[in-house]
Amino acid sequence: MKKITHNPGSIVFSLFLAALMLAPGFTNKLTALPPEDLPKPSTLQVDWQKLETIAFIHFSVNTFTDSEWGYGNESPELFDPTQLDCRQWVKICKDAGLKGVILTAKHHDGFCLWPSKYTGHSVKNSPWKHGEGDVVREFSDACKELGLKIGLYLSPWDCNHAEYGKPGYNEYFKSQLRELLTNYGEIFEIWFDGANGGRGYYGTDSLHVRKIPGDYYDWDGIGKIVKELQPNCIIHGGALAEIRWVGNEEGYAGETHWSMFRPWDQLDKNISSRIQMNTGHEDGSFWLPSETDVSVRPGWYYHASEDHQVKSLPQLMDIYYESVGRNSLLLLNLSPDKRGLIHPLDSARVLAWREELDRDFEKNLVNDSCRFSSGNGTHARDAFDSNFDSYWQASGNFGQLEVDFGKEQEINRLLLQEFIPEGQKVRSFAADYWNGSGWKEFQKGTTIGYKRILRFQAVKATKMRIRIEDALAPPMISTVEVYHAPILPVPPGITREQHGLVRIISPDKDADVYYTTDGSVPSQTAKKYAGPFMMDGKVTIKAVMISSSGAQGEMAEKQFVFSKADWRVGGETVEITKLLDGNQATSWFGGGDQKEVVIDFGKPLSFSGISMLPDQSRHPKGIPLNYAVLISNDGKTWEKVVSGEFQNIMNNPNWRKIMFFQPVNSRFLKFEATSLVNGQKQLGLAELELTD
Ligand code: FUL
Repeated sequence: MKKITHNPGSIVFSLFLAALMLAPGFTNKLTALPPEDLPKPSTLQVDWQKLETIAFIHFSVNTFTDSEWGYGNESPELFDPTQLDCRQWVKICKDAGLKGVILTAKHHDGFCLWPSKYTGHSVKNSPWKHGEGDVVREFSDACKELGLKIGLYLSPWDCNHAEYGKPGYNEYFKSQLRELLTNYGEIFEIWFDGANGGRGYYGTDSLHVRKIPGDYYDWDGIGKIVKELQPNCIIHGGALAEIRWVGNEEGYAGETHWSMFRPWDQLDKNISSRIQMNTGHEDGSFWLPSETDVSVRPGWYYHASEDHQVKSLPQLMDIYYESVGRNSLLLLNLSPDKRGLIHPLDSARVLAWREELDRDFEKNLVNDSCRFSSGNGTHARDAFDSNFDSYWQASGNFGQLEVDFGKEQEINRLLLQEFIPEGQKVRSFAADYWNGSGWKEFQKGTTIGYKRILRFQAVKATKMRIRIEDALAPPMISTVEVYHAPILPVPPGITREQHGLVRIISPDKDADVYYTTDGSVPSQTAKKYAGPFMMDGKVTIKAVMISSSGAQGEMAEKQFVFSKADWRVGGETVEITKLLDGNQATSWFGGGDQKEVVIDFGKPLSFSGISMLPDQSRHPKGIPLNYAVLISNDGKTWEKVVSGEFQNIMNNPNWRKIMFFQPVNSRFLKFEATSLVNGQKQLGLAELELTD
């Protein structure tokens, strides 16, 4: 049995590894290795992980064709940003605390954002700057000016190139790689996307399907070029990857998250590889830390129709805590629009996100006035000094660290770091606080790795201790910090189902929700939300998040006017309830070419308007464009109340309110789409409500 050396950053290791992966009969016996032989990261991998949050920019012809994957036959003439400003992108990234930026120099459609010598399918044949422009140049200059690291994405899959799938393309790909790695300064990360062949134009006049095996590419040659031209550049993707995908594009790493990984042919056949990437392997034989790539919008590229789906502040906070806070690195995508600028909604959101993170970690409550001790091992103080390079090492595969705050402290965040240059070791740990009379466990966890951050309901502690219960080798703890993060500055969400079941959703997991139903302003003396409750008919619900220390968030207020309990939607099926269920994520769709929906209220109601929300799915269907609202008292003879057009609804499929000229009294309501977006024939609606 050969032992694996642990310097995966080197090309030698990578070549060895690739050979090893192909070697028949190789089995992973890592658990038999002594602790000092646990896989260790290269300096490059440690420095990369310390960046913690970096940015992705997806911008190309797809931006102009409103698509996510092009076919490769798009004319370069389509690429024509009117106000392209890479400095704006990079400045936003910098202000959002992102330390490097990776630009899609070439996506799967093959269009090059730089004037490559090797193809005409690039900016040089676009109207932008009369073909004289170079986006990669402007982008890299902006990064240099503003002090951010430059990263590039170069898609191996190329739907435009005639030789794709044949040996010639490999040479073309390497030539392009050389161009990019030679002409734009120091590149910190190169991204080779795993998406690999499929429907494309491939230099002919029709579409073809090319399915390409991963070993088609000359990974050895590619790796050599990267390490020769950019020795400090880390590789994402391909057989020579030095970092791994986290297994999803939703932005979360597994709660248990090892930076170690098994050779690809040693994965557990009974568990999906995505899950294994999401958790890593405790017995993994090489160091392959994860990168969590996720977009601020549903798509990677800009689509005006997703302007209302920019991730919320609570969603972005969850993404941070579930990536960086779980031993991964966060790669957050921004999508410049057709102008070549990042939309103000996106920039405002990512800046608010960073401000919120800064607030969460403003003041470490471990300071010089605290006293430190450990049950075993070296100086405890080294774990509490916020210096990554000094660490406490236990004398066995378990240990205990204690901090005495000297006074009562309220805490709701715990940040731990292992000294990963010597490997990742902790398998399980727990945290206790001293409540004045005894120790009380308040958190439990599995892995720590480079960074683990736990969020929890605030506790008041005079002392705290961390118990490392189990580890692969004597643990080395670099950092223990505690914080008291403020409440998230957003209101809770209030929804009501058709039969009156009210839900209040707290976006801040650390806070309780208090609510009133009598119009008064809720405080800590109001009812504490303990789960969904029945409250039908006319009611105003006000709710607020309050932390245990009394800090309050913004108040939410929702007025419900009509009970929907007796409402019936034409054609009684389960589907119809989706129109009235108060859940914006589910939609009702008409049958066949049905463009209208009829609601029977069960009795005549007086109302002065309606509100409707179109289908909210990623690719919404059945969005009404022109409409008519009709009323009836017998469900047979109809009277038109109002008709009109929803402006810009395709790009902004949000709540739309239709007010009548005067209130009506009616038992039946018909909402008819006289035309639908994109000429569709079947109406789809997420919600419909009456205005009194
Ligand atoms: C995926 C690609 O197919 C997407 O278009 C996007 O670039 C994402 C980051 O990686 O594999």
